[in-house]
Amino acid sequence: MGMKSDSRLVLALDETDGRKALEVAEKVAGTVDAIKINWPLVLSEGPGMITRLADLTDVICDFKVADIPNTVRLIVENAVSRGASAVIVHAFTGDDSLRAAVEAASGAEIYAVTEMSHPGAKMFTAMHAEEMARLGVECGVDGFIAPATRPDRIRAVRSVVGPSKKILSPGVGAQGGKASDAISAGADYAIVGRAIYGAEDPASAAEAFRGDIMSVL
Ligand code: OMP
Repeated sequence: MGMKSDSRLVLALDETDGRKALEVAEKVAGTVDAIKINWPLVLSEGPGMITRLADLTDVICDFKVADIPNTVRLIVENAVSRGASAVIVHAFTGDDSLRAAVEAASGAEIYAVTEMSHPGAKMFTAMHAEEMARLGVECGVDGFIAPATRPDRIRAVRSVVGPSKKILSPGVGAQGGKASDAISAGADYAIVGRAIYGAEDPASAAEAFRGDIMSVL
C-alpha cells in the first residue's frame, strides 16, 4: 500500500484560510502524490479538513507527534480514522513511542522525523539523525523526513535506512532547497509548501516542481 509515486511531489498545505486551502488543493490534487496537513490548517479550520482533503488525494497528517506511547496511540488512531493515509511523528521520543505509532497506524503509514530542515536543527536533531533513522527502521516505521536544505544529510539517512524505506524531504523553495537535488540525494518525495500554495498560480508552480523532479528521474 502507500501513496502513489507519480510526481514525487507532496503539497504542504499550510494555508490557514480554509476556502483558499481547498481551492489550492483542488487545483493541484491531480499533480501531487499527496497533501500534507499540519497544525496551522487543522487549528484554523478543524480536523474535518483532514477528511475533506482525503476525498481529493492521500493525506499526510504532519502532527510531528512527540509524546508518551498512550498519547501517541490516541493521536495516530484519531488521525487515521479521519482519513489520514500517513502520520508524521518525532523519533527522539524513543522506541516505545515509535512502536506505539506503528501499531496504532493499522494500514496507514508512519514517517519519522530525522534531521529537520531549518538552521536550528543543527543544535539537536542533526547530531542524532542517523541514530534516529536506525531506531525508526528497528521499530518498523515506513519512512523518514530528511532535509532538502542539506542534501548530503538525505544521503546519510538513506545509507542508514536502505532502499526500501521512503524518504520525504521538506525545505524546498521557501527554505532554499531544490526538489531535484533532494531526489538525486535519495529522497522519494519532495515536500513543497509556500512555493506552491503561496504562488500566484499554484497549479503551474506545482507543474514546475514536477518538471524539475522528472528531470533527474
Ligand atoms: P515550506 O517551507 O512552506 O515549503 O513548508 C515546509 C513544510 O514542511 C511545513 O509544513 C513544515 O512544517 C514541514 N517540515 C519542514 O519544513 N521541515 C522539517 O524538518 C520537517 C517538516 C515536516 O515534517 O514536514
